[in-house]
This record gives sequence, C-alpha cells and structure tokens, in this order.
Amino acid sequence: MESPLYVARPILPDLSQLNELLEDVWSTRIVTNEGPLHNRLEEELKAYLGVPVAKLFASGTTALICAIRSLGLTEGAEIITTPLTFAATAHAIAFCGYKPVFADVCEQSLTLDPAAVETAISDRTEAVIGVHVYGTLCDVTGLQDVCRRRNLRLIFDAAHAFGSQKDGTSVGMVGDISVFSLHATKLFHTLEGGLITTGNPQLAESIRLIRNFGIASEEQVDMVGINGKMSELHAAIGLLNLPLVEAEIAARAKLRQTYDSMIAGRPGLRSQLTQPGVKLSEQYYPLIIDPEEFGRTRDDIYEEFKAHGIYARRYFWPVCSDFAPYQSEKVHSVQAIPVVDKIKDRVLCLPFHSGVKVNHIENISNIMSK
Ligand code: T4K
Repeated sequence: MESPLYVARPILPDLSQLNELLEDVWSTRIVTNEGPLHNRLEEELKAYLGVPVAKLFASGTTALICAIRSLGLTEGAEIITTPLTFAATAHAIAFCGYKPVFADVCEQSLTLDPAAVETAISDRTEAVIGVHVYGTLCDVTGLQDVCRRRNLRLIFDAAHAFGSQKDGTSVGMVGDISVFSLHATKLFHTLEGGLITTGNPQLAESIRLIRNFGIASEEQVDMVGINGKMSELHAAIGLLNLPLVEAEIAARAKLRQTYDSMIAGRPGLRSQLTQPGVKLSEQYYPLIIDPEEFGRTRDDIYEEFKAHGIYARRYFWPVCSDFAPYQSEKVHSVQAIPVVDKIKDRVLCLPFHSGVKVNHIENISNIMSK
C-alpha cells in the first residue's frame, strides 16, 4: 500500500543545517523574546516580500487577533468578512469582541465581493477583512474603494498568499494590514507561525507592542497585549526554509499546469481564476466541481480519492456562517450569500506540493476520468 498523499506537505530543511544554526542559540541561551534569529528572519522577510515592516508571530491566528486589536475599533463594532475561509478569520473577529458580518463572494474569484460588502455596511461597521482564499487575490481595488468611500479599515487575511504580487506590488502592501500564516501547511512556514506586514508606521508600532503584552519598556506598559511572540527555534526553521521556497513554487506551478491540462475541456470542472498581472503564491489548487455537468459530486470524488489513499480537502466546508458559535444573531449577522451557498459543496483542494509524483497524478486522473 502506497503512503498516503495529503493536500499539503511541509518543506523541511536538512537536520544538520538546523543543528548548526541552533548551536549559537544553545550557547547564548537566548531562545525567545525577539532574539537574533527572529530579528534576522524579520529582515529577510522584509527583503523577500518587498515590505517596510514584517512582524513575526506565534501563529497566523494570533497575528490576526493582534492586527484587529491594533485598529482600536469601537466596542461592538461590526467587521465584514467572507464565510468562505478558515475558522480563524471569523474567530479572530469574535475573539476581539467584535461582530463578524458575513457577505457573499464573487462567483469567479471566490473572494469577498465589494458590492456585497457595500450592501452589508451598517452604522456599526468599522472594518473589512478580505481573504485571498486559496491564493486567489481579492478584488483589492474594489475593496479599497469601498473602504475609502465609507471610512472603513481594511485588513487582508493573506494566509494563502505568501509572496503573491499584483503588477509587481507585494500583496503585503495593500490595505491597512496584511496577515500571513506560517503554519506547516503553508508554502513558506516556521512549523507554527504568523506574520504581519503593513505600510503604516503607527499601526506597526501598536502591533509590536500588542505582540509583547503591550510592554514599551521595563517600567512601562502602554496597552493591553498578549504573548504572540515567535521563538528562536521556529525562526531558525524559517531562515532555513526561505531559500527553499522558490524551488517549491516552481514545482507547484508545474503541477498546476498538469492539473489544468487534466481538467481542460471537461464539462463541470474548473479551477482557480487566472488573474492578469498576478504572481500566484501557489498555495492551493481548488478544483470546482459542478455535479450536474460533471455527473458526480465533489463528495463522490473526495470519497473515491480517500479509498485510494489520496486525502484531498473540502476547504472551506462547512463555511464559517454554518459554525455553532455563529448561529445566533447576537453574535453575527449574515447577508444573503447565494454564491457561497452554491460553491461550498463544490470545492475540493487537490494535493498540491512537490511530493506529488507522476504515479499520484495518474491515480488522480484515472479517478477523475471514470
Ligand atoms: N486564515 C486562513 C485563511 C487560514 O487558512 C488559516 C489557517 C489561518 C487564517 C490561521 O493561521 P494559523 O493560526 O493556522 O497559522 C490547516 C492548518 O492548520 C491551518 O493553518 C490552515 N489555515 C488550514 C487551511 O489548514 P487543517 O485542520 O486542515 O490541518 P491538518 O492537520 O488536517 O493538515 C492538512 C494536511 O496537511 C494533513 O492531512 C497532512 C498535512 N500535514 C499537516 C501537518 C499539520 C503534514 O504533512 N504535516 C503537518 O505537520 O488546518
């Protein structure tokens, strides 16, 4: 029996290189709290991503929470977001005491629809969180336009968009703040970790303070904060993984072409929207299956894959507005979301990493062709 094939497979550096890097950590015993490796990784990420500010976090979720807190919104404020995302996006809003309001996505990109955002705005709305879901970029211009006109803050959950660019501009430079996940399942990772980028120096300073209990100096605490810091061990993994990213992107770009050819001309199958001028992060390959046209459902394919040891994922089903904590009107409000309602039973993220080999592709292709 072949070993299982998962949706994601973390890149990993040589253990010997890791040992070498950790020798200094062991000798100085500076293992966390903005240590030298942590600071070096922040510098390297600034250069790689082309951003003026890069702040590391213990996880993408902690980073989201700190990003939202840094905006200083009014108690009970509403934040409009997409339900077609990982639980963390909605949870971070609710965890900060704000109300997530779920609005619909665009049919083609599956990202938050600026027109739906406009309709969802109430007199309590203070911010919007767009998600570059699967690595497809939001309609950044459309969301920025609504937020500018309606005086709303704009955060991008860029968990799936590490390294993405639009017309040569880093995705980390749009909106007020961008938040990345550096979890093991992500293209670039630090085992667990998160990252915030922003072009706004005031927000950068608040974010830095909130990450470290609000501590400004030994004798001064300026704001309520948490422990969101990344350790030296995690930063070491990041420093060794960063040079591996380009090769992983190249392998995934090739795999994307293979998958694209596999579904080309097949009624009822489509994938991620190609966006002009966009350098993709190559995070996921979402296959969108129309059951009427294709003749089988997304769940049929999911189960058949599973029977062959192929663990594709139905991200993000159920969607956030289906979760128990968001069933009460007091906790959230949901606008009509016809596109999400239609799409949530159709997306299947295929195994998408450099560990997917020719025999895997043959298996996948055979199952799809039955
Ligand atoms: N915003 C968005 C849009 C996100 O997608 C996420 C996280 C966040 C925010 C929050 O960021 P973090 O706080 O997580 O940094 C996974 C990840 O845990 C999660 O980070 C990610 N999104 C989400 C989309 O996927 P699960 O429950 O699907 O993970 P799991 O354990 O089932 O892993 C998927 C597959 O990956 C496994 O079948 C095998 C493989 N895998 C996984 C791990 C953990 C490995 O090969 N090695 C591993 O160590 O959530």
